[in-house]
Amino acid sequence: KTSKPRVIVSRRLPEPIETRMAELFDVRLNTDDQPMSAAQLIEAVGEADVLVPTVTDKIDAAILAHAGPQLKLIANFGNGVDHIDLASARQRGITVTNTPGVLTEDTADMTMALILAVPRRLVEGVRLLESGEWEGWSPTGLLGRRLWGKRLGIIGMGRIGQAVARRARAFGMQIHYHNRRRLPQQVEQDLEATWWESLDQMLARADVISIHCPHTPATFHLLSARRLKQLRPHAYVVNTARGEVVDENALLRMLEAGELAGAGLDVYEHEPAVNPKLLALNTVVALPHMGSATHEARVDMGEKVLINIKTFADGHAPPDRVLGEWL
Ligand code: 8YV
Repeated sequence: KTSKPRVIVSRRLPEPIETRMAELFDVRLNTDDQPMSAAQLIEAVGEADVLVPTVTDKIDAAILAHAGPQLKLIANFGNGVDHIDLASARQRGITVTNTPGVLTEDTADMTMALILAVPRRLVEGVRLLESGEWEGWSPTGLLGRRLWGKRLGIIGMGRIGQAVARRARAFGMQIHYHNRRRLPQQVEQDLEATWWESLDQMLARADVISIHCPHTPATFHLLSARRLKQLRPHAYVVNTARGEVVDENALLRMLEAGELAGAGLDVYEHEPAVNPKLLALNTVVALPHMGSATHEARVDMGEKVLINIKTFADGHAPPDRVLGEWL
């Protein structure tokens, strides 16, 4: 019997990561790069010492009920762990780790791309040209909204929220934020950011809202129908965090009614399903969950997974243990 931990990986990972994993562990790699089915997950938690899932693997209490006593670590490939039932993992003594820090700048870049693309109607412009219907420049053609001087309201001022704030400052936006905890004064000053204890009050004043909090029981539908109504009709909503933080149907209704100016979305409530009515709107720029999709981020995420597993297997606390604040 080998003493190497048996590691089951749900998706294909960057090649150097898979190679290193195969050297270090008794690893079983998924060959087809499909999300694991419930049956596959049940089998995996029954056999693995370490499971490496991604956001596409829903590891709920019913799945974990099949976990064998050998399963001690779920080393998630990704930062968000809302697809894992953490309470049930904890009850079973299973440690959960994630990959914070290494996808911050890339996710912030994609957020900024949406903050630029939606008010300036970038995708509409591309589509007009591709349709062959462009009749040439016009003084009133494809007018959007200026970003400079506008108020950006950031919901969730962690690593990614702060990285977005730094970018948006460079574009002349005024930074406002709502967060459970107020940032230390020096950080707030460096970011030139204004804290709002009341999310409703911040919403009522924002030109662009960008979401950067995790999806937890406390943030599910944080942007509810009632809260979305606090926004002014010229406001835009950008979400590169998790679809569940926004009441997607309420958002759609408001966009359809012209009660919001537009939305830039990278995440959805029921991925991979996306409401076609959202996609049909000119005022929506919709991306397929690609905020952290760079070669660099995915290799760095894989390295974090490796370090977490290795440290844990060596009998130490892994660096990226997910703690109670996600519950
Ligand atoms: C990941 C993400 O690619 O890290 C996250 O939370 O949403 C994505 O950037 C995905 O979760 C991988 O599991």
